[in-house]
Amino acid sequence: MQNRTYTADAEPGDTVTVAGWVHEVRDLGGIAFLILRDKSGKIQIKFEKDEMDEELVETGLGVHRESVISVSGDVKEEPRAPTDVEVVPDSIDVLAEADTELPLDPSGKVDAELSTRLDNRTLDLRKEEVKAVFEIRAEVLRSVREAFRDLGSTEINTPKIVATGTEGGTELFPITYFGEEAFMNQSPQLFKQLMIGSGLERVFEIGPIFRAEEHNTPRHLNEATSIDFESAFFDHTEAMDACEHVVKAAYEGVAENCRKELEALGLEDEFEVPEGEFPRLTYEEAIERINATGELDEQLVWGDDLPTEGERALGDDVGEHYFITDWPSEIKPFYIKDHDDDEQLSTGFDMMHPRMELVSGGQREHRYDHLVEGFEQQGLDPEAFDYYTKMFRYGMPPHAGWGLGGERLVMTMLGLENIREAVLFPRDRQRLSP
Ligand code: ATP
Ligand code: AMO
Repeated sequence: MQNRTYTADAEPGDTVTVAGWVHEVRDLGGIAFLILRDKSGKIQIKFEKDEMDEELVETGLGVHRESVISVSGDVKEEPRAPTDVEVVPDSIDVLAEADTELPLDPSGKVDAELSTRLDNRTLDLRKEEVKAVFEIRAEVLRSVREAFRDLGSTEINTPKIVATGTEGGTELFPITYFGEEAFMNQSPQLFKQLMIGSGLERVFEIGPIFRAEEHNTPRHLNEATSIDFESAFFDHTEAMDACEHVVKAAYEGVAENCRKELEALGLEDEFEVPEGEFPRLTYEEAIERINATGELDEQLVWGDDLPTEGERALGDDVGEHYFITDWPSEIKPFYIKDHDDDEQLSTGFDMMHPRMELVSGGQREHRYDHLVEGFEQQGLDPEAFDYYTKMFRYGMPPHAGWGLGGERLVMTMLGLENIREAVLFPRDRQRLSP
């Protein structure tokens, strides 16, 4: 639409055409107001019935809520108007009339269940606080990309249809690929590692991962956005430094560029960029601290995975982002390298928000013989991974990296109750469309 002005840019003295949704019509008798909403905000359109063309008044006041209109007219200063300006219309075009019955009330006066909201995302995002989540999500991805660029890494895109899984065989979605069995990729793990031996050396990818998680929880999706990093000549501690840099950059970007969105979410006072180094606890310290909280019925012992209640108890205890390092080798995947002086101890790490795990990573096993042995120990057929392992015979540098769950980052940053609130069209056990 030529010459369209955003409502937020309409200044007294201007003659403008504004366009957007009919937020509200208030008819007070001789005077009536229509509130027009667009991406930038809202503006009042004033109708003085006795002084205006009858047809213009009828069009303006007869249009249903949430219809799309454009209005041309003069902008006037008006202290009683919600934004201190109003438009006195010369003409109104109804571009798309909305039904009178809406499945969801975009003014938010009537609460809707999450499932109704997800079924009607278009209307749901007309609410300022919902739109704000996705503006912030976009800012997080923008800041993260910039942070990766600071780190000198190159963005890559790897296939999502693959021949093998990497993160444990049970969580794969099988598909048929021209008559052959294939899978939706669970992680770009092997592909990002393959790029370590290439001339790119340091890479990142932001893309979907697919996991056939059977359970329905507030923090699992069947399609999630993974923010992956991998660097040649990094050990696990350098990978943790990079992780901290990227996560802080996401918070900084939001603090700097999303004031309005944080206000819409009521977070303008609460929102804090994490400061200082994230504490690094060993797995052994972590289980001791969890046991000391007394929150678990059974004490954890070396080799146990951390149960959700354990993670939460530790999160409450630590009270900020933190790393758990030096996990038992037996509970970390085959591609994670063990410490040189202790085979039972891996270089794997997790980065935690007090509410949940955000990141897994580690230094990788880059020695061909050890890697193939690891496959066998995990009951995987090294032959099936030949496309991956063979590159470790042609000059694969030591390397380390990690994967960060994009939705979990946004969810924990904004204190969202359910991970689905951080995804436009979530995929879960019940939801395949829209
Ligand atoms: P008229 O203005 O044609 O005499 P009226 O008696 O219905 O018709 P007012 O008494 O001027 O209108 O106003 C009705 C209400 O609307 C009052 O509460 C007034 O403060 C408010 N109001 C009037 N003009 C504006 C405006 N431009 N923006 C916001 N509120 C306004
Ligand atoms: P992991 O399996 O721990 O590690 O995944 C990394 C991070 O991705 C997020 N995540 C999920 N988010 C929502 N729903 C899910 N179903 C889901 N699964 C994972 C989490 C998690 O911490 N290849 C390794 C990473 C690496 O070592 O580089 C991996 O995939 O935030």
